[in-house]
Amino acid sequence: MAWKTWLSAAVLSAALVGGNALVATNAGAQTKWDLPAGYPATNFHSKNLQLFADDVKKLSNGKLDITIHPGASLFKVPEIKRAVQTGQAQAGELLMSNVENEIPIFGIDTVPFLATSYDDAMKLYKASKPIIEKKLQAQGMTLLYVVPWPAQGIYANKELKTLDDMKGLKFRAYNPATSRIAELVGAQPVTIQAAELAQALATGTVNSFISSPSTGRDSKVWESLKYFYDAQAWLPKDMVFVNNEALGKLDAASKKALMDAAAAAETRGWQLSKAEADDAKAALIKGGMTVQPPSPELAAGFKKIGETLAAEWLKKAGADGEAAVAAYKKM
Ligand code: PCA
Repeated sequence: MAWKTWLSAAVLSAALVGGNALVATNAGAQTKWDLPAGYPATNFHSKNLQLFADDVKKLSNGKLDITIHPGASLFKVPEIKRAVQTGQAQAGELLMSNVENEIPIFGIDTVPFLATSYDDAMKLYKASKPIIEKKLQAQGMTLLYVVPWPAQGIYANKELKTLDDMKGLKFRAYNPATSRIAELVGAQPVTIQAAELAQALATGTVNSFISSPSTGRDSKVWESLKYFYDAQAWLPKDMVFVNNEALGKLDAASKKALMDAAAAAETRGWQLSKAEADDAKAALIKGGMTVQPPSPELAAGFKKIGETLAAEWLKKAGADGEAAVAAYKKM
């Protein structure tokens, strides 16, 4: 056999025998990632994630292919961080304040009335981003992008004139701060993730909650509840993040594609969120709900609760929290 023919035959058989290993190290090969996410496919966060994945694929010339798993279909929301940290999934999307008990600085965006507009939410994000990135890095993960939910308001099955009217309500919580609010107003906290909210409302497991108009629309809340009080209390954020080992395996071009697509997704996500705030409120009204600002009495009661929560959070978050809040206030 001429040496050239021998060589190509040897390469070919190595390719056949070594199948997977060769594919994994070949620069032309495709890398496939899973990205678990918590909210329905129709939600703006999920749509933005799909556009992000499409961009990554296009910018990497098909080399990095990310499958988005919306609706908590691959992992439940409270499991997503661990799944990414342990490499069960390469990347994920998570409500930052979901991990507030473990890392208090992640709850900075659910301190009531600290940042209630998109401009302030952006400032708070910039002020807290360095420490949040550092905390993720310490656990072997990299932040890709962050997008806020519209401002949070109160849903209830009855008219709320004062905070006292919330006593005894069965109140759905989505993170530690919302559980604490339920306790402080004398309601019964029940932690339920967004994917199960519609059912919990339909079965009467809960009859009130705090969230965005978006999640109300996603859950067709008007089928169970009639009132939405637009308290504009805070804008919680979702983060999209990646496992560093998976990131380290990418070639430079794919990594650049990922980071460029993430930057675009962040800009687009903030715009989508702003548009969503009004759209979703209109959908609540169309569904037959009363959408209104809280009465001055209800707002004042809620402000008080907010102060308690802010003090409790600052104590938990310590020097990191203080530094981030001080940086925010200077902006
Ligand atoms: N929707 C999510 C988190 C914040 C929001 O607006 C939820 O209710 O679970």
